[in-house]
Amino acid sequence: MPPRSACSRLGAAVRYLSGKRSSPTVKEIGIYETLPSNSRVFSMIQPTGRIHLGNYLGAVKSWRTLSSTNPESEFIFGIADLHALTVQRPAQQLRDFRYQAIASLLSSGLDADKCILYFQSAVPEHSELNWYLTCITSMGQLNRMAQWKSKAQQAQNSTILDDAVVEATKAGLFCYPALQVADILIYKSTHVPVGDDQAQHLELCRTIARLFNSTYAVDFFPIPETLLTPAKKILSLKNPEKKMSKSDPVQAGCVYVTDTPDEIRRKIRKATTDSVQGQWKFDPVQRPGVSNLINIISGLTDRAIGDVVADLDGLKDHKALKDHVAELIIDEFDEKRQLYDDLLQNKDYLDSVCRKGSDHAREIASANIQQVKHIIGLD
Ligand code: AQP
Repeated sequence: MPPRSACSRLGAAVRYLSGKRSSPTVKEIGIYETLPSNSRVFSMIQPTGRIHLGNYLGAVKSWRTLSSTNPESEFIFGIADLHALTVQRPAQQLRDFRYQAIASLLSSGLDADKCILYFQSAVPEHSELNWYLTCITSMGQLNRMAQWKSKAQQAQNSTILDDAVVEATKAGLFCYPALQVADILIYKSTHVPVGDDQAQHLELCRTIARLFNSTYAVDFFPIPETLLTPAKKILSLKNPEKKMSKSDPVQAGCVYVTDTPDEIRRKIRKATTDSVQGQWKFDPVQRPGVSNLINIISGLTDRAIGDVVADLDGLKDHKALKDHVAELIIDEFDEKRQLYDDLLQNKDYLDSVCRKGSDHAREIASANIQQVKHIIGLD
């Protein structure tokens, strides 16, 4: 039976809160307004473990909202298994992670009838376009990206030209933003919903799309807009200076969609806060731990930060705040966890969803790559 999930619980529509940022191509996803009709929305998630609260609030929840409220647009959501190869792991673990990723997406409420769900590696046109675009991308552009430095555990002011850095960095990790550009452009996507951490890669994507169009004097690739969710960045519960991340060695900082109520309560109870009791203020610089919890409430309840802070007035101390946050998360994830367990028992169903998605994705990608080959003279 195709599991239809808690999708209906979030009936909110989508609105752009424009004018908050200087770039007209970066917008925040809110509620109530709709995407322009015939938009093509694309995003991906890596199969590097179960989905956590940051992935959920920063990406997957908005994918679900967007795809359930914009029937005139097309939605393509992929499992980025080629990107997952930038960190080596046993083959069986990757197989398991791929299943866990697709089960997480479906249990988080994505409806396979309303969007294309597929594995990136099943559509080889991603890699083909990646090469064409890598050839017009400079090393300087890649060098300026922040993410490879964090992932290769290098300082943010480091450079690939440094002997020690170049030795310590795999070429795939350095070049993966170019593959990400190809992922987006192979479908001629118009909108890309992501968390704040990916905003810089989306800027690169627009630069490369423009560069390709101007190099070949065509108007082929649309310039995709970044859709930033209101809960742009969820931080580690243990170290609110860092984002919540699957690969964080301090796993107590990370709440997973599949955590049991007891695990959620334990992790939230131990979240780092501060010594100021009962005076609630959203101040990410002075009070990062408390602000992170406020941001989580805002993301879960679809309420503005100011309204959330006003509602906290009755809570007397951090324990009361943490209990409140834990119960909200448990309520949001309870059904999803059960559905996730059921889905993982039904791999045939998961295979059939991905097969259908890959066929559809490939149809679009292969038509576009033929046109790219014609534009660059490879036909
Ligand atoms: N902490 C976060 N807050 C808000 N959004 C987040 N995203 C990730 N972490 C947060 C968003 O989730 C989407 C998918 O991310 P990904 O799994 O493809 O890669 P990632 O950003 O590298 O996530 P992780 O958890 O940090 O994975 P690992 O540890 O494997 O590298 C993206 O849209 C991202 O913005």
